[in-house]
Amino acid sequence: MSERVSLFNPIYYVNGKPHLGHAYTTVATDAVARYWRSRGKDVYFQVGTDEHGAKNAEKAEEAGQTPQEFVDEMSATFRLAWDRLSITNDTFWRTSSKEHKDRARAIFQQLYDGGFLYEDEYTGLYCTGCEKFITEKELDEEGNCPDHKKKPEELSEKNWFFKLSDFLPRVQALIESDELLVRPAHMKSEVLGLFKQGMDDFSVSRQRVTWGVPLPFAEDQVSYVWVEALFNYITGLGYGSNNDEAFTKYWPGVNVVGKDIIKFHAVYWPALLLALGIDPPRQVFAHGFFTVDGQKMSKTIGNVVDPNELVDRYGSDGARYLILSQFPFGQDGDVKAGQFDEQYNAALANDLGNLVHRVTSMAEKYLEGSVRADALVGDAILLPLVKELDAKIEDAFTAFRPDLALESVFALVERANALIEEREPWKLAKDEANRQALEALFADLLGGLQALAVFSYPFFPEASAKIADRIGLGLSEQGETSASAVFTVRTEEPLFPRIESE
Ligand code: ME8
Repeated sequence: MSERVSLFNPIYYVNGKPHLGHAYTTVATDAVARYWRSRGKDVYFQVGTDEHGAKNAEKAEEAGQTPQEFVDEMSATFRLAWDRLSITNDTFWRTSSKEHKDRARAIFQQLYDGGFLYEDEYTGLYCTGCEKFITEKELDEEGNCPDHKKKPEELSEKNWFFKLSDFLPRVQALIESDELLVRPAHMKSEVLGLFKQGMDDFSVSRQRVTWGVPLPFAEDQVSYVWVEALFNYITGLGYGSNNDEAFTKYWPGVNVVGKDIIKFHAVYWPALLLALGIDPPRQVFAHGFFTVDGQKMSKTIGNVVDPNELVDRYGSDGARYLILSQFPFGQDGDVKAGQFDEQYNAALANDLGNLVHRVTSMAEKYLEGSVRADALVGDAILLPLVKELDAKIEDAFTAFRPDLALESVFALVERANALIEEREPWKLAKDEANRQALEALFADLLGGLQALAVFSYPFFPEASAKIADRIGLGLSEQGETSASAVFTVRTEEPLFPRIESE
């Protein structure tokens, strides 16, 4: 792992408000960003919104607004949701900004000057919901797009095309050799399968769409929204402007995306970069897709989960927990939204919250709230486990598995709770002769809480700071605790108040 970690999220369409799918990718990436920052890495994390194209323009029209007014409002709802979920992005990048448009045009000019674009007539079926051409084969029985249940439009246009075919062998070789890591492994196989089927050059412009970035060499056409959206990763770093310091420093990095957009990220994007003479991403990590209580999330079914509502009910930390703990990151899975209350109560109110409450209140009651960190006498139980979990957490984050790292956090919680049950400090406290044993036990437990503050920082930014504070330590913005010879302990209100279901 190098000293720098650069993470890039998809820029989400602003045709609707942020939903759980968007929050899923972004919270997971935030946990990764926080973890590596806490390990002293120079982390860069970029998110943003994808604001051009027919899909956004149609929604603006329905809302009776100009496209710019509409995307300004919608983009702000994403920014707000990320703030409420404690996302620590360095950049929130918008494709309708002048900076992005100017830089995207410079990139188009570079592709044109390099001879990588050509003009051709194109006829095909276009699905606005997908913002892409689809083939007859992909349609369902009624002739609709299977994802959007709408008939695609037949389009016949003169378009500019990108010479993808010139780059396919190089991209394939980069993926095969893992120079461009496509993860998880099943995604790498899926992408390599695409090369076997063969892929056509793709059109990079639209004649009839007006809400987009005009091509500098053909002002009557705008960029195909996807191409200009991919450029966002480097325009956000200053590429194509006269200050590309951040670009030089932080590119290439890791693109973290959902599997629905793997082809764009693992094939088209590296090919465009090669044409520009830029290194491809170091890694494309494509996570799986989830259903909600067994069904595809959809407005019609009415099971679209709004991340803001999760924060309202469970707090920022609680929402982050519910988003990350459902199933292995990378796989497909089901989000049990019907069980959010139980999951929150069991893991956070009971296991984690109670542990902190029990340890701090007993340390206050039996040991006057002051325990020397070196009061341990030989048989520490938690500290060796902490070392083991520390290594496991590093491995999990290296493999982009925040969910696994989260399991290690709870392994510590579980062991600490069990230790309390085994040693029964309330019995030890009855006899002054046990004072030393009691101090040793609490040095171990409080050392465990100190580790817990650090371990939980990528997941629970608010609770981790509170845990550190309650045992008399500070937690830096980077998630490191201050050192102290003595734990000065205070009990306060529960970290995670229980939720009573209606
Ligand atoms: O595709 N399960 O934007 P988008 C898991 N603008 N993740 C999900 C999900 C689900 N059920 N639903 C959505 C776009 N996602 C383009 C991207 S990037 C240059 C341009 C997440 O608003 C997942 O990250 O449709 C997926 O890739 C993304 O939302 C699609 O967001």
